[in-house]
Amino acid sequence: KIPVQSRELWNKHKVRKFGTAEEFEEKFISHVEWTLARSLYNCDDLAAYQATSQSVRDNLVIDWNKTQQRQTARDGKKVYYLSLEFLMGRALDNALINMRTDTSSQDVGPTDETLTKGNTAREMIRNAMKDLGFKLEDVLEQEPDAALGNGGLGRLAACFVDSLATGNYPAWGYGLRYQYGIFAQKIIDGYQVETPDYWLNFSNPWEIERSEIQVPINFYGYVHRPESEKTTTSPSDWIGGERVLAMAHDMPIPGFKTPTVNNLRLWSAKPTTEFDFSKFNNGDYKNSVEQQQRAESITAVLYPNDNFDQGKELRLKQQYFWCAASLHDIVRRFKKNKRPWSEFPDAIAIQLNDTHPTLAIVELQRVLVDLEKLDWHKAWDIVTKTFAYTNHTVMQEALEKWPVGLLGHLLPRHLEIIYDINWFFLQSVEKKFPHDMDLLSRVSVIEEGSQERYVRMAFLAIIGSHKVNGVAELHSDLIKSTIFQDFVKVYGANKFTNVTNGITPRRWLKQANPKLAELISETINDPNDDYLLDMSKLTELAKYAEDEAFQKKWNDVKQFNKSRLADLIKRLNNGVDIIDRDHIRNTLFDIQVKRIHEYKRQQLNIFGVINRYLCMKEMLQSGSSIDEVAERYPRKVSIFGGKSAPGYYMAKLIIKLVNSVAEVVNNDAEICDLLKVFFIPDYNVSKAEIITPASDLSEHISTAGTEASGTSNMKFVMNGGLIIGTVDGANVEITREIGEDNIFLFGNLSENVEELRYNHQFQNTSLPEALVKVLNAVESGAFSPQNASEFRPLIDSIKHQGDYYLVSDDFDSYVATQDLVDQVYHKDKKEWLKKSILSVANVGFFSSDRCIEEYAETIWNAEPVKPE
Ligand code: 8GP
Repeated sequence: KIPVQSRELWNKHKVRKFGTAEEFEEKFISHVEWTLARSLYNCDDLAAYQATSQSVRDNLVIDWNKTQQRQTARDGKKVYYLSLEFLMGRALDNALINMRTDTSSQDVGPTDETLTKGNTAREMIRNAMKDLGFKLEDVLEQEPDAALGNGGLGRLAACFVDSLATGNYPAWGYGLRYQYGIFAQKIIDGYQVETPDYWLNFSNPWEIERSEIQVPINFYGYVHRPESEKTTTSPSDWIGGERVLAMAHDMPIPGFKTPTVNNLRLWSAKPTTEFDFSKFNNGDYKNSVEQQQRAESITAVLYPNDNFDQGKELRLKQQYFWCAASLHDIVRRFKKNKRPWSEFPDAIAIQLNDTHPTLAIVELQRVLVDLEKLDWHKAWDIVTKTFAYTNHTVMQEALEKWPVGLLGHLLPRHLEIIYDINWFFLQSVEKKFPHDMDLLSRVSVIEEGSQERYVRMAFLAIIGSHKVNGVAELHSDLIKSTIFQDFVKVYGANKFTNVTNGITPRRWLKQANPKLAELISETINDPNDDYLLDMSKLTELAKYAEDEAFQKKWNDVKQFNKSRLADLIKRLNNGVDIIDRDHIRNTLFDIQVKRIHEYKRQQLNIFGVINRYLCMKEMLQSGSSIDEVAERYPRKVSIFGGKSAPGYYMAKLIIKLVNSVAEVVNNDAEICDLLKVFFIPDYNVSKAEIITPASDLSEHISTAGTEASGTSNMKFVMNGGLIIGTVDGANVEITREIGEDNIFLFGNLSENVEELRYNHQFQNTSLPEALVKVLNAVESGAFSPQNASEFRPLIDSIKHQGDYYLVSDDFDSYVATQDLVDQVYHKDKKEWLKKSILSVANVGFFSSDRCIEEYAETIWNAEPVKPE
């Protein structure tokens, strides 16, 4: 504590944010000299990126400190968002956009007052950078993506922390600081090759290392119960076998137009300083050191599976390491206030992003019973009032289960607690539904298999939470009627709720699509971009949906963005331009970018492309002119992108097929560039920022009932792209919001999926004619002349293995709908632009700000802490 008489001195030398270009320049140069130990003579773009980031970070840290003080002083309910993945992407541009504040009382930093009208903080920095000899765009390009996630779930967490800060919620994210994020994807000879993503190579200016915050975490060992304590529900000692330290790294998360800067705390594993002296004395120095080094492997790498559970011991270790460290931190902060334990759930809400953090439930119970000596039932009451769980998938292969043996070996005390939680739960079920043994075994946390028993993490998460939510209406209904049906019976339907996903318009509109953002703010007369906080303002745009002059401006923005993407594709294609720039306005950009997964059906898309190509060739062979072909199959570029899990054979084969088709189609002079195919390697957040604004059409074509929500569908709509999609996930609500005239829906409905699958298995179903032709072409080696059977497994899965994802059932309606797309795009541009404008006008619902408000109101019972 600083003595009172010293405080005046502290205040006199109070640090200040930069507010003007000149102040920024001064900061920048001092960081070049002092932080980087460089100078005017050796400051390259990378150094400029680092010095800029450090300068911006200085501003953020001042607000970060004030925010934390404010939130502590007001002592409102705190929200903790536990997610194993935060797919943040780049931080600098986002910080520049979020930097401007409205309140002049903040006295420092760029504000509406210090910046001239319409001149954003980003513009100010751009100009300052120019004066310093740099181009902002080039400097921004230096930043590696923080790619600490696989796909939707991780990106959702990133959008959520942005909205939490923007909404002034006292909220922290907790995750892991992987040394290697999701692998970088290279395409070599058409195949995916994984290379490590060492994103921390040049040090990370966005993290604050908290070397003073180190939490010891134990694994293995055994449980010791004092003689007096007879049962497993009474306080027990866990004598840990292996110990590692969790060290905190903080990332400031700035809100938009608010001085609130929240915290994302990521843990990294470090060896303890406790040394194994017995080994050391035995002369086994090397082994002793090696064992310590192994600690670091816990946070070395992100598991690269999306919607798939691999069940590896190291993954379980990651999960416990992270849950234990985060809970320790949360409990420590709570204890400072000396409030009674019973008030814990009034002070704290913890959201579990999927089942990955389910051990936090068990850990809190352990802390309360074993360490704080609370009665079991009192403790359990606190636990269940604190946690809530979000489910992101209904797919069996993604639902986490841990072998009892493995879990008990790694965490012996936790396994006891899990058994007790289950025992009390089953007792309550038995009371409600006497003698229903089937029900008991169906809802038990322990799955009794013939060989191994497993802990079902989703069930544990439900039992330990007061609310369970799905991520789109259809999905939330589905979990109630399928995987969690029995729990609805046990708890009633009220425990289950829906919060439809959202995305942050700051990154996905303002940052990714500056031209569109500018056109919008100019059109709806909102020079300060308030619509980014209140997306209902976008409905103003509807007035102009058929206004020809406005449509032209709208279209110009799209063409600009398409050129930007064409440039990127050219660069990724070794400088070879496959897109005819003279015709770019009449070329439909058809995009599907997301993780490669059979349920997402990139195979349906590429089969559609092959069908189109075969039809074009057929027309030419039967004597049609190229103009006639162009009339029927107008210009189109089919763009794919996405990573496959390294061990997912079918997904990798789909990538190879796309590249093989591209090879043939792009080099077929006969079709005169009417059709092009490109696979964008290494799809990530920063590429998505270029790709998303450029789509005319994007594909969200999962088998009905398989995609929980999808969030890229929202991003594309927010950028004026139209959707071709199935009646699945959030597509349903997108249709409701933007109107069914403005979306191209096709395919079977989720209620028919079961029957269709049954038919494939037990009836002789025939394949549609067009699909047969496609499969025959693939089988003949038309796209793999060296190895005709290369794509056999893909074909077999449809022809002979029950077509689980119903590609054949949806093929004809997919192709017909694509024809309709061509019709509107090429024959009725005005209609197309109208649809595009109306989509953006009505996309407001999908802001993650709305989503966070719903969580706060219906699940967390948390209020914003507004800055004065
Ligand atoms: C995804 C869902 O597949 C997607 O529909 C949804 O929009 C998104 O979560 C956010 O709710 N699920 C995952 O990304 C996922 O299961 N990831 C695995 C790595 C855990």
